[in-house]
Amino acid sequence: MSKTLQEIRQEAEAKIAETLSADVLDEIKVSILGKKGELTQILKNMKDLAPEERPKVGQQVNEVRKAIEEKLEAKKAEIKHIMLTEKMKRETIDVTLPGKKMMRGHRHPNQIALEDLEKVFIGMGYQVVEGPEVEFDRYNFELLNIPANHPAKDEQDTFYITKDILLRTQTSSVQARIMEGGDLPIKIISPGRVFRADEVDATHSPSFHQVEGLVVGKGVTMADLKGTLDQFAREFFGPDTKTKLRPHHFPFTEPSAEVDVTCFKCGGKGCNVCKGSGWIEILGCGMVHPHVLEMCGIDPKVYSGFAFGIGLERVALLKYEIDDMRLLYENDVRFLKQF
Ligand code: 2NL
Repeated sequence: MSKTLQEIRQEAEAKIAETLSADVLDEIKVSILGKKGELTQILKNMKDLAPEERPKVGQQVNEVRKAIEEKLEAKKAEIKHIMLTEKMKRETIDVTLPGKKMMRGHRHPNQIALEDLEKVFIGMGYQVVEGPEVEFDRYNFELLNIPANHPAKDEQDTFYITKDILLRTQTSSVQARIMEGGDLPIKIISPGRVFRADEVDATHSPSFHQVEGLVVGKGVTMADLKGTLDQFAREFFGPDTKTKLRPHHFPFTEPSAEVDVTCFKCGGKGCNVCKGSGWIEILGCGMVHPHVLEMCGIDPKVYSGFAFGIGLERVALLKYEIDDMRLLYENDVRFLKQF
């Protein structure tokens, strides 16, 4: 025997009353009002009734449908209200509780040294230029007067990707690219990561950072180089700092020099920072080799230039009196947060 309309209604209302689940409500709706639902079934069976019965039954079915729909809607609203109340309860915050302490990071000593260096050179009108860490042999060696089989290639032994592509050993590669670009005059610094096949120790790492500088124009002389380095030394290490150029050799500059500054800690008397000498070596420099200019498409009879290279870690270690480069890379927060 099929259920009567009243049975369908009572059963549905009982189910609706006892549930608190929106899914169950949907199931009830489908099972009664859906295509194959119980009420729909009764409507389909009306053809078996006597014609005079049909309007009455139709009306009753509609009443039951309406009643169930109302109950469903009311329950839905109730569930929504309960969920919202619970969510608000869950999310209540006690504004009188003390705040959580925010951990605030700060710059790595390398980054601090880099920004200090950049500030000085930007102040002198330099532009900061970056370039690829994976570089062609041509920009890293060849255009810088270090052809195949040159002994300097051993000194700067690096990591090769292919025979012609390598991890750059110096950021001069960026400067060679700029010179080749042909936009003169040039006044740039190029900071960045460089690579050498070096063993790790207190002063070496297979990956470190350089800041190289390059100025190319008409009538640029060694006096401009010396004046620039003096100004840099005074701004970076203190107003009384003096510089000293010692002759040296680099393949890409002629003449070349290494530069010492008077010790910023003892002022030249001799201390632990300068190892008693009063001087600290900080960079290498020179006048850009005419052959380098030429290979980069710049006429050395018309233009001249100077260049220098600063080891960023070296400057950071000096500035913060850190005696082991490895400390800069270990990223131990207890160490880093001192600076
Ligand atoms: C050092 C020495 C130096 C340069 C870098 C340079 C770049 C071009 C042309 C000529 Cl494109 N020279 N750079 C020049 C002299 C020295 O670095 O000991 N760096 C840590």
